Amino acid sequence: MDERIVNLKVQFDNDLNNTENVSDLEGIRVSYLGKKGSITELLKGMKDLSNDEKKAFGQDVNIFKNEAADKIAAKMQELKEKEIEAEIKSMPYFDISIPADLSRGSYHPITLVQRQCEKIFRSMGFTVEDYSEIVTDYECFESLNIPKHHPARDMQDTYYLENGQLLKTQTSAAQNAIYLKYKDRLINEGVPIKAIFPGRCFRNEATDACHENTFFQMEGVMVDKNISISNLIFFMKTMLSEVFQKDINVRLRPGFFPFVEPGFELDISCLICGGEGCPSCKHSGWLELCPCGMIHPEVLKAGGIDPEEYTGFAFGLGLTRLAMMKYSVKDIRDLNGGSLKSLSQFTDDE
Ligand code: FA5
Repeated sequence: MDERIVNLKVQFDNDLNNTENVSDLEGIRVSYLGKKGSITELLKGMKDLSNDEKKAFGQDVNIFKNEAADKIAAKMQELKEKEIEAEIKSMPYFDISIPADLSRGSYHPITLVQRQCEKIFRSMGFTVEDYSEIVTDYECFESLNIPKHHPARDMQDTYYLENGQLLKTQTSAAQNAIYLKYKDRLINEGVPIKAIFPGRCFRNEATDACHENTFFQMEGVMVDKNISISNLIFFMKTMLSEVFQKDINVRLRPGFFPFVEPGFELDISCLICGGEGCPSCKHSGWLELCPCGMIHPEVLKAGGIDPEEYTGFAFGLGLTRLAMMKYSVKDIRDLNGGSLKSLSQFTDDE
């Protein structure tokens, strides 16, 4: 075998043995097998040889070239495996089979009151429904008797997506879907619609001690024959006495919402100041907690239900404000603040 090939083989093996990482190996590949690499140069030098010499030399160089390519590929595999092993070794040890340390986590106060309300309403025969946070204009407004340009929309500015959808301002946005989902059972089998649907709501408005731009509500509806305001008041009273486990001063006053008639504002006496007046209740001594009313005939119609035959009530409980009152959180913004120190002090006291 030609001496130049023998020498280059030795040099190649040395270089390969001394390579410890993938990028150096890539450099070796280029320096031997690249367009201007040493093995390629050997082939180029063949033009000065006689025809017989050319044949033997060419064969030897090609064998060397293939061997070199195989050796580089094998080394590349070996180095990559070593790199992965090193990375795995450098990772912190984590055993997913070890049981979680339950003392570390706690439910958010809003989750606690939401679950409590769900339990109360479930016990009274209501189903708990889930609904999306991104809804259409029809769901959030038009199906609720709030046509485009209706002044009631001014109270609920929100965040709009480029496709015209929006982040829901109120859990009432799910009402239409709930009526459509259950109307056949109501009409054909006489099963009343009794549903609650908690959810996150968004409003583009200034924040203060009792207003957030992101907060939770829990909507409730009941539709059947002969449902009246008495039914509404019964369910509201039961819910509040169960949540607070004590008598709470409540007042019901007229309130306007295009999707109920008549409509009411249900306020509770502020539990932070005992009704004296403080920033949490805007110094009024009362906190707007759960507007409600008898479902407007147009809203029932949009849900495929005949308002001549059926009536119903709806309410929109401010879950975040309920959590504030239940856990004496003076500023609603603390609930979204993410401070584990303050949030972890609340526990499920059921
Ligand atoms: C509504 O959102 C109506 N959809 C409620 C309703 C449902 C009325 C069914 C009639 C029938 P309102 O905008 O008042 O109404 O909000 C309802 C409750 O959500 C308020 O009483 C309050 O407790 C809570 N809420 C409203 N805006 C905020 C806010 N920015 N931050 C925190 N809580 C809020």
